[in-house]
Amino acid sequence: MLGKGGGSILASSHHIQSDTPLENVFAMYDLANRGYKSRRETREMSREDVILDGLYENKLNGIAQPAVDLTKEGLELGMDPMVLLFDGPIPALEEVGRLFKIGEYFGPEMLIAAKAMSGAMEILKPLIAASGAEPQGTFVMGTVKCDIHDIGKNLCSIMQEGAGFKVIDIGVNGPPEKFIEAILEHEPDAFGMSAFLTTTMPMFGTIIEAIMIAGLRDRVKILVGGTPVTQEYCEAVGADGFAPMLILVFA
Ligand code: B12
Repeated sequence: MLGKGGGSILASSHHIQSDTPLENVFAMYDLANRGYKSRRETREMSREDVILDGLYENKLNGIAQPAVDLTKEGLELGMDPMVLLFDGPIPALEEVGRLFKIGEYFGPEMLIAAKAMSGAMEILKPLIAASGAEPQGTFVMGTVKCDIHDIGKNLCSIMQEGAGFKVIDIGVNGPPEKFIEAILEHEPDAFGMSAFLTTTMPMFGTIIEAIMIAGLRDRVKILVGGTPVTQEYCEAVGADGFAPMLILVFA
């Protein structure tokens, strides 16, 4: 029971008021911890569940080293690298985005959360990319101008490698000229553009128009993707395909 002075921890753990008495803070932690433990007990979590929960929590709070340890442990237990990525850290990033949207997280917290996974990603990357798939062709990938988000783009690049493509990743903040240079230099079978902001999505149209003016439109299949992108938007800008996640395989 809380004493005089009150306080709330379950609603928002980092908003304990400056005048909340210390004993109440302890009581709140105890309460929160008991609820957490009983949830775990009733769900009878396997070690795999605990690992995924840990990956989620560490990512949400931007803590890097335990994520590396848990990823290694998960692999030792025989967990699928894609599960270790898509069932823990990636949902946590979505939650980070939601917290940012409602004003609970700010830019630095979003950045710390994004960076916290880099160690674990380094471990998972070669496992996801190494599939032994038949060679498929060449693929150019990049994030459009004024946009520096690259986690989703990098994942797409890794998965394309896994699907058997030679991937040329031109990085972030890519202006039309950079995409055109890459098409001329590498003659890819397809290329993908990522945009993660509603303000940078229109760059797809600008880049596709520049490719048309350069007379290269018939040479490549153009795919678009990223958090706010939809099939309708893909059609509106004249791209060939959209997907919420990229794994392209030619028949
Ligand atoms: C991490 C993050 C950041 C990090 C990025 C770090 C990095 N190295 O990437 C930092 C802190 C730098 C950042 C900055 C900003 N961010 Co930010 N960010 C995020 C966050 C939380 C996660 C993004 C992510 O990595 N997701 C995980 C990956 C795996 O998913 P994904 O990106 O969607 O990629 C998948 C698919 O989209 C698809 N895909 C991706 N590319 C392609 C390409 C093709 C061809 C295909 C087929 C598929 C495909 O496959 C991927 C794998 O499944 C999102 C929230 C969210 N819900 O996405 C906000 C979010 C994208 N950011 C947002 C904002 C507003 C910003 C800032 C403007 C904030 C600010 N005021 O400064 C800046 C802009 C900086 C800039 N100019 O680019 C908003 C965008 C809102 C909007 N509608 O425009 C979001 C949605 C947060 C929110 N809810 O408001 N951000």
